[in-house]
Amino acid sequence: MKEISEDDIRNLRIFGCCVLPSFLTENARVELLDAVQGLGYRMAERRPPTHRVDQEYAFCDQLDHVPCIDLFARQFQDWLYGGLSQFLPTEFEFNRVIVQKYLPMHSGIEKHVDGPRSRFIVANVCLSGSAHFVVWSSADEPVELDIAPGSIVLMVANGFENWKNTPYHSVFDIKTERYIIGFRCQ
Ligand SMILES: O=C(O)CCC(=O)C(=O)O
Repeated sequence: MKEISEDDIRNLRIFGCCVLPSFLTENARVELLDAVQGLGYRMAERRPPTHRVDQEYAFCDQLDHVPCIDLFARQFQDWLYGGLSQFLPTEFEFNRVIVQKYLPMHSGIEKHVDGPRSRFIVANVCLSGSAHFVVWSSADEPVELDIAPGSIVLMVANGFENWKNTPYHSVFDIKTERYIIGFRCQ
């Protein structure tokens, strides 16, 4: 795995967000995708009290029995800690892993910001599909990010230096079946 770059760190500190394009090898992406396609999903609550935004996607958070996700989580966590040790505590751990599945009929998630329960950093690994993913910078300018399968989006969360930079974001206009694995520390 290549190292996190100075530019990525700068983007995290200034905009609260960065994209690691083509992070996964094709073999790793396909292995993870195969694993998540076999899982059972249920629909997320449309307007949960914690979000107050509309959302429409399916999810699975019962992943204890999926060894390749577990292995990836541990390797990725070590990699991230290696590059961001000055911003993360030693006990930093991805203890909440959830797969989100978006079908073209789903609306996605309206503009929202992750709450204080998410600590330090959130990593969303895109395994497949195509959609619009937009973040709002501190100037409230929407910026569209290109999140191709195999890419990872990092967003700062509560406890990461200037965490007020945690960006608002939205995913919509799902074109093809999209899977992401979200890693959080809670
Ligand atoms: O699907 C994505 O890329 C983002 C998911 C998201 O915004 C969330 O779960 O809060």
